[in-house]
Amino acid sequence: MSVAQSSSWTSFLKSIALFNGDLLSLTAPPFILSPTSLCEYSQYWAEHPELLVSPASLNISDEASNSEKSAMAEKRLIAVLKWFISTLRSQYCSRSESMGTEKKPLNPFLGEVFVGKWTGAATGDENAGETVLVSEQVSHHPPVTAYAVLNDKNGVKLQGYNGIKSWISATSINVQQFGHAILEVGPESFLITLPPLHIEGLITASPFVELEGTSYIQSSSGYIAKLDFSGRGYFSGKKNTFKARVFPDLLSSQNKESAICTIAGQWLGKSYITKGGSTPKKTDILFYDAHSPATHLKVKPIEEQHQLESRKAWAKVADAIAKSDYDLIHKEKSLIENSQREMRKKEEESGIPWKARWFDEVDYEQGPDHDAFLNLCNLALLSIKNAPSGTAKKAKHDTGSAKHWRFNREKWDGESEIKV
Ligand code: 0T9
Repeated sequence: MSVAQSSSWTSFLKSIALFNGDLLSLTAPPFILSPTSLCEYSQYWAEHPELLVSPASLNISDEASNSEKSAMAEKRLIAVLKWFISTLRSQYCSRSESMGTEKKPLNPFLGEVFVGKWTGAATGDENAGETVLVSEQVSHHPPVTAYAVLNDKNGVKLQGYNGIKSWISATSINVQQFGHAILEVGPESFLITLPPLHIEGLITASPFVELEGTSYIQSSSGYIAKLDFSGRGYFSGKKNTFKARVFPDLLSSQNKESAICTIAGQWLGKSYITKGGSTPKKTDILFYDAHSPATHLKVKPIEEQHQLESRKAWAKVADAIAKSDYDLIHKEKSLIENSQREMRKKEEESGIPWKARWFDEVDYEQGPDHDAFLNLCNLALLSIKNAPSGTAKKAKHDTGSAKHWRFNREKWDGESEIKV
């Protein structure tokens, strides 16, 4: 009997069909469990550190004309777009590539952290300098991970947070992403929205991720990129395809003929670029090849890690998963869950609530009225609410709170217990 027909898989599918809410809290059969915590997924933003920092070198002197400056800002947006496309393979496909299928990540506990770094040498590019990842689980119910990626040498800072809402349809799990990323390169900033996705291959117990919908990259210079994803071959009959267009501003993006350039292809493979609004062909200039190898970050050996660090905290569960020992997995997970329950109880009793270590939850309805995020949302006419990523202002989902997680550099610089 195949795993797809096993009662453990079919009853897991039934529990997904019946569930309401948090996918990560469901019990799944061992063969579909990943030994990696979702808190680690933030690392996928920088597995091509040289592309992340590349916009920093696209500068021009203050004396240059406005049109020369504007041409540079356009180049920087295209460089950010290339980096963003380079993150997708790691983000959405690395589990399938290393473990054969998408797997269910470990459900991070509140206050779990994951830190690590990429050195310039590892990327084969000394100019890249050191890039540091700081990731923290800022909410357990629902799961929310906040992160920052810092490259001080090049004045590059990426920060953001992720949450999901999901529901099941006939053959797939549909996932809406919440949160966004903000990239700062010197004085310039970019807002990046996260695309919806779905998980296919459930019936055959070989799940994989496919992207859909739209991502926006809005630059503070005005330039905007719109990326459309498809797995159904709207563009080429292939899986994992996207088409991206770069426009001088939001207004001009209403008309594809106003596009400065169009990039199309597969985010798992090659994409091509051409001027204007028409779709590039394979004979056009290669834009990006996703086969270029990812650089994994360096993480301290487990013995040197703090209790709160993902790999140390989950080491015994990960061992049990490697052995496919269902009882042991359950036992080790329960130890973590029970100690978490104890901590929440103590916080309740003492009246001292848990506080994020390196991040603050900022309420934009109370707080700053002038800020990079608000400025970028205004340029792109995107909602400032904690709505599905990419929601437009005044759209149906443009409701609810305007609270977002933000990195607090002072807290990180003052960190004395957890080192990269
Ligand atoms: C942020 C990313 C996110 C997290 C994962 C949906 C998913 C959890 C969230 C959105 C990252 O930047 C990008 C990549 C993959 C996303 C995961 C894929 C996935 O399957 C899980 C969900 C919770 C499951 O594990 C469903 C159970 C199982 C049937 C799939 C193996």
